[in-house]
Amino acid sequence: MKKVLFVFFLSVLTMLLVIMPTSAQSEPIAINIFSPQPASRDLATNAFSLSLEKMFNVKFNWTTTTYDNTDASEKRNLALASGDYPDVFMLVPWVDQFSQIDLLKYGQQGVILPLNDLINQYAPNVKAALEKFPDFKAFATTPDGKIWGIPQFIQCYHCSYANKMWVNSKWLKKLNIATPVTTEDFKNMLIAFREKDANGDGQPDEVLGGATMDYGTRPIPYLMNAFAYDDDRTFLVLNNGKVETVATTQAWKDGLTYIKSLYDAGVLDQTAFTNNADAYSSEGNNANAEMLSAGAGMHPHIFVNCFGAADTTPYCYDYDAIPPLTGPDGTQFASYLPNTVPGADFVLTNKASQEVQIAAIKILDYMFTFDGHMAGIQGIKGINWRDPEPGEVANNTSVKPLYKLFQNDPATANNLWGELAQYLDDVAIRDAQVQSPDIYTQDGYEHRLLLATDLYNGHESPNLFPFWLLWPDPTVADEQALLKQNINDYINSNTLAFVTGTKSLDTDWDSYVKGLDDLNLARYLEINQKAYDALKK
Ligand SMILES: [Ca+2]
Repeated sequence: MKKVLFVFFLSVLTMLLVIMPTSAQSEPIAINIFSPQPASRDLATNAFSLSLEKMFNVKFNWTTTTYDNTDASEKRNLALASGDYPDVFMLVPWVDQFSQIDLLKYGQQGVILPLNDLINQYAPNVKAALEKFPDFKAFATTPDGKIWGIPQFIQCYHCSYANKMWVNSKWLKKLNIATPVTTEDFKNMLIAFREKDANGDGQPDEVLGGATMDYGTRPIPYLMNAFAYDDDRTFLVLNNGKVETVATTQAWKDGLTYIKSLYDAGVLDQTAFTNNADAYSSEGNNANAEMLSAGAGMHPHIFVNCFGAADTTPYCYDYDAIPPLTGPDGTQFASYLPNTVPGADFVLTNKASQEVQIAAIKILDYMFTFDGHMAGIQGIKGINWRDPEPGEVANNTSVKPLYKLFQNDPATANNLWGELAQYLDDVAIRDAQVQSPDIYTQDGYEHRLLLATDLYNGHESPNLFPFWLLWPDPTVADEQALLKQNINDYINSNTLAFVTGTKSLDTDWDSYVKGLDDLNLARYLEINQKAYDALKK
């Protein structure tokens, strides 16, 4: 057996020697690569690009787009449709990454290449990550075992529990109110802040704020989670393995009744249902009087400035996260959503020669190492980051610190690829960042978020529907997308109507439930059930 293995390894080695360029003098391998490029960077002269070219003896020929996701996606699709596409796509999840359907489609057409063998032979660090993280493997692998592309695997702990509630602790102290635990405590606190003029401007203007974006800014999921599990995305849950909607349950109706009572008391700001990012931030940073009794969000910088001189961040340190509220029957959930976006950011096409395929997968593999991760995402050691100094502590105080980031300097933005290189951003590396133990400083901000998230960790529902792990069936994907959009729009608009009183929970509930049937909820559940059952096989 040993001998067989030895011969096997030897033959692989021989093969490698044949394939690989053997000396540094050989001509660089030209790689045609397609990527989005922000205004702050020039990928052709970028320090990380140049270091990769040197390290792997390659020369990149860049095709770039902006970060505008409509333009970037159009340019990518046009390239693929015209047949004039590059060897490699390296994309950014929120700009123009390949969707799961794209991968299945272009894979079937032979336009993109399966990466399984290349990873096995040339990418030990990618392989190790796929083995270490089952979720990463599920994201990257189709149900029939093909890896058509690699997504960015991001384990941002504080982002995974985005729907947090940040309460004005300064006012709690000022009015001698205990940190709220139950839904009734929370309501009483909001009313007390308003009635006792917590901000001292003579106006009943203290409100719970929010906005309409992702990043936990919608206040309803946090509040609803004391009654029924609201994932802030699908409204789907599992009931003994059966996919159901939560939005027609009595618990959901009870949650709406509670949220409506906050709205009716004037303590849940109407603008929370319409604010964009700028409007929410203006409200939170209002110079004349502090407005927010509490703010919904992944982190407080969304609604109060936390980065800058003390006079530009007057409210940042007034807000502390409170745990998920406990509802009347003891329900205490927290929305959970991983950060990895299903699809792929690294894709090889059939234009890539074998030597380009190997060079490209090795470059990807380098980004899965600590050195490659730091150089790609953070930049040059000594300029953008440094080693820890004695006595410094990590964000997770129980692990050894590995790096200290310097404040972002726009002048050094072209030292790094940033999010374009963010392939393995796991908990271990995020935990190892040097942080100040004083959470009420800029240097302790990440640590503040970690401690806040500890209050939410583990409160996700055991019945949550892990929709992010499912691979769509291409034959029903369009139907599924349309059903999802119609059903989610309907639930969201009716939620708002019930909370603001344009519909009555007493007289309009039954017709609301029937309306979901009319939108063919049953078919939507059936499609999701099938995808979920395929995952379990
Ligand atoms: Ca006031």
